[in-house]
Amino acid sequence: MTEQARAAAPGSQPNSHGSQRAATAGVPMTGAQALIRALEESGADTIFGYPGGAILPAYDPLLDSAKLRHILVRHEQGAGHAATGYAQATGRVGVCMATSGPGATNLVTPIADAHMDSVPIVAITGQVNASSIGTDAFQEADICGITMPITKHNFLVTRPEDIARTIAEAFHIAATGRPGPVLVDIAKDAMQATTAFRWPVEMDLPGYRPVSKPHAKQIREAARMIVESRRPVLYVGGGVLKARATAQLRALAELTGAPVVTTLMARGAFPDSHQLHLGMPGMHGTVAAVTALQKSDLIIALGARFDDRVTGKLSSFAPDAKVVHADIDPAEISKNRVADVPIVGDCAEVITDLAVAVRAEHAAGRVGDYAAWWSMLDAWRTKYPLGYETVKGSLAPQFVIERIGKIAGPEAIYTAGVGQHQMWAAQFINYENPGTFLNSGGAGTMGYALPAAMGAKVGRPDTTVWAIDGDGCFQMTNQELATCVINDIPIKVAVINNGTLGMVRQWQTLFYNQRYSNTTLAAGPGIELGGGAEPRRVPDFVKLAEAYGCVGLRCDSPDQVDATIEKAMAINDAPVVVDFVVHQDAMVWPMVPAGVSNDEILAARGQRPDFGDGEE
Ligand SMILES: Cc1ncc(C[n+]2csc(CCOP(=O)(O)OP(=O)(O)O)c2C)c(N)n1
Repeated sequence: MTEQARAAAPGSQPNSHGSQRAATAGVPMTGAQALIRALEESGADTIFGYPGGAILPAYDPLLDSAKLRHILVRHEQGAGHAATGYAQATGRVGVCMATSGPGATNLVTPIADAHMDSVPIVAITGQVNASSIGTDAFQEADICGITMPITKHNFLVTRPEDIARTIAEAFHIAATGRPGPVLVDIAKDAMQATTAFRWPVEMDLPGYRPVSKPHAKQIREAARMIVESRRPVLYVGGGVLKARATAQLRALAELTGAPVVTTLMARGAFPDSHQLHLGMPGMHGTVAAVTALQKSDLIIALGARFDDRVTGKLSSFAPDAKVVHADIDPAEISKNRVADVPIVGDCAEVITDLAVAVRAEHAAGRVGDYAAWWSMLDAWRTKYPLGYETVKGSLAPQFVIERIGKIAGPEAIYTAGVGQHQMWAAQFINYENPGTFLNSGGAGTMGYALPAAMGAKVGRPDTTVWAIDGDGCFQMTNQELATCVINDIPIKVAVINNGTLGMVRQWQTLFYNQRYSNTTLAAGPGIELGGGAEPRRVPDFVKLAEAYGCVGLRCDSPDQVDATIEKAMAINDAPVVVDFVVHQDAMVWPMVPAGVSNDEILAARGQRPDFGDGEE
């Protein structure tokens, strides 16, 4: 890869591999010092981490670094998600660090999470001394073995002279091709020994050559199919955001006039306000987006992976559609759905080339005619817009989220936990800009929202960052409020507090005969929910916020929602937690039940849309 190409690669760091600096040749230092220098040279500016015995050598030179800010989290899971949020908000590589054994295993969840969502992070872990590896030494865990299936790549480093090169390789692998997490596990004695630091380094990555330039013949074939199709859909996934190809996408969509759907991982890749946008497909997608894919004759998948939450029952997904599938990772193509035209390449290049090829078709007089298709699509979206019911005397969670989106606006960054509130955050906030909706799509990791918001705010300090969290999710990682307070990271957290594990409760309502086994958070043996005059608050989120040094607010009535959000918006010198006490029986609609054909989509409870096929 050339320096220019590297600089243009997604997630490239400034000064990557020392290209703009004078070379450093053979300066003696410890392995730990070399690690810190290599991180600086790789362009890192922030490390989210937590110390311990095996990583301790690295913490000492960190004190002397003028370029690296270390943020001491309260749990390593927080460090991992913060690195992920930082990376998703900035497009750069996020860095987290932990000690061996339990420190490293606490990173497993966020590493798996970053892997599922293709987020470039570098996780550095201390390991026991090289000679002790394999002896069940104190705090030894085979973290390379453990994370083998959930990292893009991992390294065990036992020699001080390998540290700098490995860090350069880790950044390069994390950020190029299909991005992903890379773990570097470094033996303590390698950090303590002396080495000669050199930079830039010669990378040694035989066989690692991600293809970014698509094949011209495939592009021409795809363009021909686009103009010949009658019911095309641009199925846009997170890869378009990773490739920073949103401007190119807009140009292609407007050139072809084809409808666009954006997956949960691609919200913000195409403006929600755009006429060609049908919204999100999938289990809780819009009727128009789900049905457009289902009845399409040509799906143009761009950086998307035909996830089961999008396809529903795979064998009945989009039965009449031909598929053009563009992805930088060849392993994705034809993995779930056979592609008629496979295109391996970076989405920015693929979409640019596709637009050129479509223009050539147009110039030759071949233009797609989608008028009949659009009249169907328009009918579906007019008849089945997203909506929700309000129950008199209680607060609708969707309303809260909608108002946060309206008041904070499309320039803000929103993170979400996992559950109903996540789906409502995807549905009821209008995303106009890339990198403004961060969530755990592939893994569905409860606890993601707050630390990810923290990382996003560190990476984009001038941007308002709202974590939209569930009361269940919030209780998994809220200890990072302490990190936010101490490090001046003024995020805003909206706890959508329905007193239950709402999404699981929704499934119990629909599929388990309303038998609510272990999903009510605020109740328990001898404690009835809502039994007394004052609701039982365990914990009281306002007091919890205040105990951490945050501002705590509560809102339980619709007419106070705007004023409460505005109050939170006006506080910029401390994190704010708002306890929105909402109705507990609200449900996420539309819904395609798991494992069922997308033809069975329900617009609302018991309401099957009328597609004019007599199956209402
Ligand atoms: C770590 C983890 N454990 C369990 C689950 C399963 N799960 C998915 S959604 C959900 C409920 C989330 O509840 P809450 O945070 O209150 O959000 P709500 O659905 O009520 O909006 C659970 C338990 C998960 N996704 N992640």
